[in-house]
Amino acid sequence: MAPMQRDRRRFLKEGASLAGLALAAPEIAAAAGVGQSKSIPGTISEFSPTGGSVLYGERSRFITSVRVIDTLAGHESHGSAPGVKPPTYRPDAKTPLRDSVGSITPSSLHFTTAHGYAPPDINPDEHKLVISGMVDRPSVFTMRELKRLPFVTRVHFLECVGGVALPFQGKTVTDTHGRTACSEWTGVPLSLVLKEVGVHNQANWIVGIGSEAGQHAKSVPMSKAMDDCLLVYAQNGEAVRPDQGFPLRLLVPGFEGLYNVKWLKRIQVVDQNYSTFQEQGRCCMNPELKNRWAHFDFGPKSVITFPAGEDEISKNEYLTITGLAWSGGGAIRRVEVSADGGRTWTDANLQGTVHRKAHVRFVMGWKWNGEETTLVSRCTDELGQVQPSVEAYAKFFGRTVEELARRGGGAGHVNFQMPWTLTRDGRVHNGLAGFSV
Ligand SMILES: Nc1nc2c(c(=O)[nH]1)N[C@H]1C(S)=C(S)[C@@H](COP(=O)(O)O)O[C@H]1N2
Ligand SMILES: [Mo]
Repeated sequence: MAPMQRDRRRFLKEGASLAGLALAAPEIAAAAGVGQSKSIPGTISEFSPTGGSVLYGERSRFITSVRVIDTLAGHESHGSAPGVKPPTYRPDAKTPLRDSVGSITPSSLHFTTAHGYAPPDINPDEHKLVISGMVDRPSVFTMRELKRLPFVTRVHFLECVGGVALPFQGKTVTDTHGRTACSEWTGVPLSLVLKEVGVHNQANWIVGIGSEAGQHAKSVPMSKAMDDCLLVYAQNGEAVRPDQGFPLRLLVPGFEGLYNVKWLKRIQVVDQNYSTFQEQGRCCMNPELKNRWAHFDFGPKSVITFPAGEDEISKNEYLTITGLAWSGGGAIRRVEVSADGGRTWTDANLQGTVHRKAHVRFVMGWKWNGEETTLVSRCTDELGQVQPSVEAYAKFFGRTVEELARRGGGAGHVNFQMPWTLTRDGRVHNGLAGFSV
């Protein structure tokens, strides 16, 4: 037997006896239902012990993780123009990061933000993308036409920029960091379509416009549009879901969520930033932030998702510290974890393929000695940018940490390190909560 195999055997054996689970072979067979005769069911629904159809999969009834309503969001956040209210209000919701595994977010749990508007009910056979403005050949594309163009499949995160207050006020990692998600997206490179219609030399920006009643619109610099933007129609191996922009969405990898226009119906090629009402609302209502309308990609960010706020752990229990790291600047190169409040750091392992501008899961084995301590992670991206501490972040914006905690939104990308404090009773708490009192 090869050494690895032997180790594995020993691990399985010890693991089983530790947990008191050693079963004799016949019991295993019985537990697995082997040898029991089953009649072949006559209808499709009989295949499912939960009553669901075999034609479209559903999860176990024991798995109950759901999105969490975003109480700070809705049409008041993200700066919708005053007075513009959605016809039918639909709340925004966060990704339940607390339950996250791996680095892809299930589409059904991907956070959703639409400033209070419900997803429009769009028939893809009737949907069209209009490209006009400063182009040689203004054009209309049907979904069928778009899908026949060369496409790419890429993994990218999305994150809403809103909410510097969240990391201070939230209890769980879902509360503090749930406005982000990561998917595998498929679509046509925007550059291909723009070259096809022929953009004018003076065309420096595009404006993407959505189909919902609020007509979300966002200006994107031409250099970015020609770089890695995508017109996506698929997410995680199926059509983009209505909450994420069915049937077509603009994906602007690494930039703030706001840029990624859902239910995309029009691209206007223009000469300057149009400062659409979403852009103005978000930045210019606050005079202090007037010059901040065009911050683009997210800096490096990471967070421990376990053990994190409201988890409980036991002394001397082996566990795996895990979390997510991502950066708008490219690929994550390194994640370090500290189990002593930032005094010493250890490199965590990155799981699977590390994609550019995408979540990557990190893991690190650990045993808690029962003393009060603080867990925190920090990451470094391919540009060498290091995730800042909250103190360094506050200093950059010319504020104290207490001011940040009190003031709420409006201080750029919220990408500072997130400390989780572990008290002697084994409970994990928000390590920034002290700043907001
Ligand atoms: N058409 C449209 N696109 C939109 C929005 C919107 O309200 N309408 N919200 C934007 C914002 S603020 C964010 S953070 C992301 C959220 O994407 P998601 O809902 O797929 O998570 O979509 C962006 N695209
Ligand atoms: Mo957002």
